[in-house]
Amino acid sequence: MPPAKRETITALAGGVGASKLLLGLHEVIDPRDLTVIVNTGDDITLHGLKISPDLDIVTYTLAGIVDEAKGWGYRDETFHALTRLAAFGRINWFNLGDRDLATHIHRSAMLAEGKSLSDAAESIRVALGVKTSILPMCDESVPTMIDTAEGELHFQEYLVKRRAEPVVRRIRFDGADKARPAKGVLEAIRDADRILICPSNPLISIGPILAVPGIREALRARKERVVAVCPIVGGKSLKGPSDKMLAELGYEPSALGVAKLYVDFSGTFVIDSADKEQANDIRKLGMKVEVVPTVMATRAQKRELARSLVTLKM
Ligand code: FO1
Repeated sequence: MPPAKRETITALAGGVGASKLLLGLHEVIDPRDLTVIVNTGDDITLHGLKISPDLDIVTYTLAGIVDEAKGWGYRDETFHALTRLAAFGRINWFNLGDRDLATHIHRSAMLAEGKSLSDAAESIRVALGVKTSILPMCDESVPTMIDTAEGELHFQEYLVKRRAEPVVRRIRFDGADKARPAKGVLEAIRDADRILICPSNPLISIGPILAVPGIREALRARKERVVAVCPIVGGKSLKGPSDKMLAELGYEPSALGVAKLYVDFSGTFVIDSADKEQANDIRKLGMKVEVVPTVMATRAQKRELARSLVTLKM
């Protein structure tokens, strides 16, 4: 009998929350069968360097070099350069480590040499020995801007400098209307056997990817193959300020609330056992619902959720 055809998987991802699941997937399938489309709305230019936090978080995680306690940056990192930069009066609220800076210098140099963000992401992936394809959502700069009671802030200013404290009034993906999906993004959605929406913030991690013209439509065309994992469990975010942001923008911070944001392009919605009473209301939206443990504190839990997602019937 010929061997069963291996499934290919495309995942849409933000940073820290998504990486836990990606690590699990990486361990239960052949990493070459996985393609990750990554949010770049968090990208920021600091000290003249282009920083792409979510691309780096995903790449460092899959390379096994990430600081697992923080979920970003290198493990055992030092911050000597940042201290010197601060001595020159430069901002130091965004913690760029010494090893991490090499990534940003390399990426910025490639861009200055006329290469694209995709080229830089590919170069970093290959150099770090990651076999999974990692694609930015687009090559253009599309910064996520958060309109707050304190005025409009870049997403990193809102999240890191202001610790997600200001009340959010509106979110804007600056320049998204003129962006185009990066090379390989639409093909990865069109050709995958299974498309996973990672348990990332629906508004500021998955939202920017969906705002790139053509991506949401491509997902809608594959709706029956799209499986979304809910990032809210028991009304609380698995990671970061999703719950607070959803509530402030008038969305329900619950599994049902997130399901409503994804219903047009996602055929299956995966919720945690803690939210099982919401399964019927989500089914009424027209989605299939899977109830499994989605909290990933341990390596085994990451693998377990990954295994449920790659085996579930769509
Ligand atoms: N997050 C923080 O909370 N504080 C930081 O100083 C910080 C620095 C940083 C540097 C490089 C990088 O790739 C990520 C970094 N992050 C930091 C994480 C990042 O702000 C967010 O977690 C993501 O943008 C959201 O996915």
